[in-house]
Amino acid sequence: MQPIVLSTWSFGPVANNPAWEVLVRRGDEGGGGGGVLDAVIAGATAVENDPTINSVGIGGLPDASGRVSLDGCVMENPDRAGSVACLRRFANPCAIARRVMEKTIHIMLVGEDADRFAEREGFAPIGEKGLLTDYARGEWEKWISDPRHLDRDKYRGWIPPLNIEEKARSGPDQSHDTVCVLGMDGRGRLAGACSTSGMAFKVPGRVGDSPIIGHGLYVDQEAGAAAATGNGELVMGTCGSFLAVEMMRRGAMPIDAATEALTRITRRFKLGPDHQVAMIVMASAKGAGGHGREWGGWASAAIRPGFQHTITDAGGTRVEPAQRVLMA
Ligand code: SD4
Repeated sequence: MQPIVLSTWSFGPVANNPAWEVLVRRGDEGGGGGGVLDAVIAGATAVENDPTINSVGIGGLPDASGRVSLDGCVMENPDRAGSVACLRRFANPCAIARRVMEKTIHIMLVGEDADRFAEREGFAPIGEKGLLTDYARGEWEKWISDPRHLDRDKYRGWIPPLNIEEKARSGPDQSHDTVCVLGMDGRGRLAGACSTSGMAFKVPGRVGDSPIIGHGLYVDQEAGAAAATGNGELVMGTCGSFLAVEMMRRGAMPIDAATEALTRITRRFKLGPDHQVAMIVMASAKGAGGHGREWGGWASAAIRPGFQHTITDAGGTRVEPAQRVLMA
């Protein structure tokens, strides 16, 4: 198999280059258990540590009370998954999620106890003030003082900082959201990582799809990997990533698996104009994403225009639009 890294949005080199370096370096060393997991976490961590990205890690936009909370998960297989939600003092949910997977008998830790776990595991706390950049605080101050958000306690008045049309117009450099990184190493081993600061100005305590196994991310070496970005509530109502992987288990090619999962959302929810979900999907080397065929490859699809993925393979790194858009 040829190594490959596929990530959501146009973080481009920020996510994919460090992931690729780890993947190829490990490949040169003859491969090694966990190399592809190291790679996808390296990609997610680089985005988490970039304060100019306001939807992941340091610099993420805060909740309605002005506090940042971070969610993330990692997965290699149904029996190899870890997750943390509502971290408030640490910048790297994916690396901490890996420790949950490796050091505990559990899959998911949340809230203050997840922060305490990270501390016990030796991660360096950045603190609440460290997570909230001046830019993010400024965006929250604008949001909180906007009379359109008077209904904010019920969350009905929530208006995203950038709507879909603005995103499409603003081009690749502005279109940053949850980072999901899927990777495959030279031996055909898959891994995934997903990291987010969640929906901007969310109700405090809200957790979306990103850290929930089967929703924001699902990986099964026998069937494939899938990850979602966009309005988490839509993904959570349909087990989006799990559904896409199950489609591949039954023989669907990645693009059809992604399309089915997104179509389920469009059929089962009354979508508003700002609703968007996009998915990246990778077939497993074993299941081939179409039984008995060549490796099924990978795909990206979105409900609405504006989504981009970043792909890195032996040919380099490319930022490209979704291969399929349901509501073009
Ligand atoms: C969430 N799915 O918390 C995340 C947000 C996201 O692109 O993906 N934005 O709902």
